[in-house]
Amino acid sequence: VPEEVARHHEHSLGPKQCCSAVVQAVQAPVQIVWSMVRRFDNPQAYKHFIKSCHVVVGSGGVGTLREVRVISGLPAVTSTERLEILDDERHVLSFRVVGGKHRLTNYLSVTTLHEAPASDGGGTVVVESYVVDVPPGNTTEDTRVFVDTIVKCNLQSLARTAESIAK
Ligand code: A8S
Repeated sequence: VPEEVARHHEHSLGPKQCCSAVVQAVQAPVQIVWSMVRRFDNPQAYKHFIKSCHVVVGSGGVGTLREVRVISGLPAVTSTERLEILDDERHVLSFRVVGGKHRLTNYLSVTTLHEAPASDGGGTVVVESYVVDVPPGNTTEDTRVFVDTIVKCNLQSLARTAESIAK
């Protein structure tokens, strides 16, 4: 993993914040996985907690704002998110939650893709890390479990979808 990319996953934490990272192997080429991850306007292609997504500012580049609505059953209704990094060469995407009705204040996520060594069968390794405020009344551990669960579901779904396209 190149140092500039590893650096994207080093988050400095405020006093009431927590962070974590999830790693997912995908049996599909980086270009296929990236073609899905880079679509900031279409997260519902693999994020199944998202019911709908509308771009409210921009057209997919850095600074684009999207408003997502989440499915019912979650402690959330909407989220407004800003694209912070979109690097098509290094395969880095980062977004920040800037508003909405939910409990994940100051959520910041960074996703990087890495070519898996041919000796391991090739494919892609996805690394997604985040930092978020621990909501008042919750513990760091609760917050991590909640967010890790969402991120793991998203990355497993990304893997399934990319693998079926690659076949
Ligand atoms: C992502 C990651 C996360 C999304 C969270 C963690 C969210 O969309 C959902 C539930 C919430 O409580 C918060 O990459 C929020 O989308 C599914 C609305 C932000």
